Amino acid sequence: SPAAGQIKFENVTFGFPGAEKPVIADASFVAEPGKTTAIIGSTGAGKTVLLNLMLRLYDPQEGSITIDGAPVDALTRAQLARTVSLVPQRPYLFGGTIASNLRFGRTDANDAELWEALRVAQGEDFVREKELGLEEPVSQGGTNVSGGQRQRLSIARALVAKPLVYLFDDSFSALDVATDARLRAALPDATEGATTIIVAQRVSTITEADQILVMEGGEIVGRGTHDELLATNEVYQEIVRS
Ligand code: DCP
Ligand code: MG
Repeated sequence: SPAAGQIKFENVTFGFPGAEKPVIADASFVAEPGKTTAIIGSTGAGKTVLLNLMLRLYDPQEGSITIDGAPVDALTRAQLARTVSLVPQRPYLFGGTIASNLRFGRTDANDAELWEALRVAQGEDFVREKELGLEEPVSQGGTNVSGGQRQRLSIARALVAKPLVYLFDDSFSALDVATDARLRAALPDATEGATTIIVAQRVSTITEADQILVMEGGEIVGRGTHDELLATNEVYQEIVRS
């Protein structure tokens, strides 16, 4: 069957070397192509580590992680990078230009594709305001770009890459509510057919998700839609109230 981007965790346990408690404990879930899976939970719950496990930044001590049935540890990191795009919690820009940063995941993207990704990522206006537009220089680490702009460029970079799987690690909580809403309204078309996993802080970011995983202390303590969790899950109810 053609590659589709289904992600499957089965009983995944991971702890950092020397730590007594695992950071991810017995996590199982499936993220389906064409669907949005959201992950929510308090700071330190293990959300970032869970995403990083999919990219093999670490490998679990127990359990398995597969993409379309193939164990991720059978893929090279280059194959993984072509399949999965991560927008990290602290996005990083490389020394170069806005264009070279956006083409990081797919060097043959043309300018029209870069502008389209910027439009979706709500970064079009600020790039248009730059004297050199797409060719505006960016310093190593992106120190001449604001934090919010860095976030939007990082989202646009993932969109340019057109992967099978998108991982957004807390990519929307730094945006104001209106920008967050515009971005999420534009995202489904731009990521159509892909597997989308969104780590979020704001419940409003994920109410439409097909599936929400609630994490606490390294465990998945709830799963369902917003309405299902609101009716049944105490941890989720607490997050909604806070
Ligand atoms: N941890 C660690 N060493 C690392 C990274 C994380 O010991 N290099 C620990 C810190 C936390 C746990 O792992 O106890 C989970 O960390 P995460 O970064 O996955 O936590 P979250 O992403 O859920 O938190 P936040 O919402 O603050 O981003
Ligand atoms: Mg995190």
